[in-house]
Amino acid sequence: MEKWGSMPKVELHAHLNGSIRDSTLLELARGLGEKGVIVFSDFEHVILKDDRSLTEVFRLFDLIHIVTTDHKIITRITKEVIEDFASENVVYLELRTTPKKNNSIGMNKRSYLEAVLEGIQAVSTVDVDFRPHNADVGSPRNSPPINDTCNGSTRKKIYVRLLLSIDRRETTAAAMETVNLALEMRDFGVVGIDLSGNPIVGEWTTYLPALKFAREQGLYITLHCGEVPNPKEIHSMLDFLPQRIGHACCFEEAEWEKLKSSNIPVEICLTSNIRTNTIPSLDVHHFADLYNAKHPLVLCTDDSGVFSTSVSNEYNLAASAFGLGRRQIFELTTNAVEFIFADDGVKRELKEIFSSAEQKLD
Ligand code: 6MZ
Repeated sequence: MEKWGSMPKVELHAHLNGSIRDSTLLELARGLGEKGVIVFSDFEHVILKDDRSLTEVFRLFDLIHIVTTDHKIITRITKEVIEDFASENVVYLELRTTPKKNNSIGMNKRSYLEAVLEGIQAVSTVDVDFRPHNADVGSPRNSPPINDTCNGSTRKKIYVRLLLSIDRRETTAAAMETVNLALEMRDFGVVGIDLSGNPIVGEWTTYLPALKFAREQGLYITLHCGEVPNPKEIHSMLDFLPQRIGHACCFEEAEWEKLKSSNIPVEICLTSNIRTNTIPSLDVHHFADLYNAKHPLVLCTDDSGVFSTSVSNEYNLAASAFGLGRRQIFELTTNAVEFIFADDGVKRELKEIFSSAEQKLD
């Protein structure tokens, strides 16, 4: 993946707990096994399995959630995930996560999010800019520009913004609680709301009041849309006009037309779609059609831990499957800066980074 290493990248569709390092997941599962909380051998098999159906993936998420229900662990995973993305030169990361409640260990949605914020601040390999520029005036965390030279050494910087996910298993009230938390935590880098979770569970209209409220309050919205065939839901989601959608796998002609005329950017997760069998193979992946139609797209990992992938790997797959050169992948990424959920100041800085990288491209 050397080829993509030096290229700056953006990652806009990454689920925090799905991006957990394999080694961390195994270590945590082994620890819980020793304490008798789980039977480790049941976990080991699932963790090490390579290709999983969508149903098995959601079974794995249930397992991941058992090992990650602890504030300290959430902090650790957040730190590691950001450091991993930064190490492959992701310069702008939108990380999404579902705030969780677990009364037995004193966790509520707010304390969960605080543990995530602690993880962001614990990142040590790179400077992190996570607070919106209008919120961090005078803040000690106001970090220098990317590749700023300090005492002769160059420090890398990554922008991190958070999206709070509503899980499709939740109630309208729980979704509203997540939106209110997002609003409270805007000064700490929460910029939007995602709707995710098992696509065969729940009715999307359950979350509509919370999503409408979020939008009225100026939060950005991205929806997992069309992971399974459900034309009625897909049409209704597109009519809502979210700022972005994820996946768009099981669309029919009428849905493609509506999507293309709406110009809603699509977060494409190649490995995830193939591994979960949502799309049978890359030759028939909708990336090609949308790319040729010049529809706004961004390549993302979805769950880099669960699917053993990285942004570089996704770029590599797109390059080889769709015959794209380095410059075309670079343009795809640069164009994605237009639809990130950050303010114009961040967009300007990212454009400068991409423009200086462009000179070194060939
Ligand atoms: C839908 C997904 C997903 O929130 O605990 N999630 N939802 N489709 C997908 N494609 C395969 N991948 C991940 O991260 C894990 C959670 O993200 C959602 C699921 O709700 C999963 O439990 P957090 O950090």
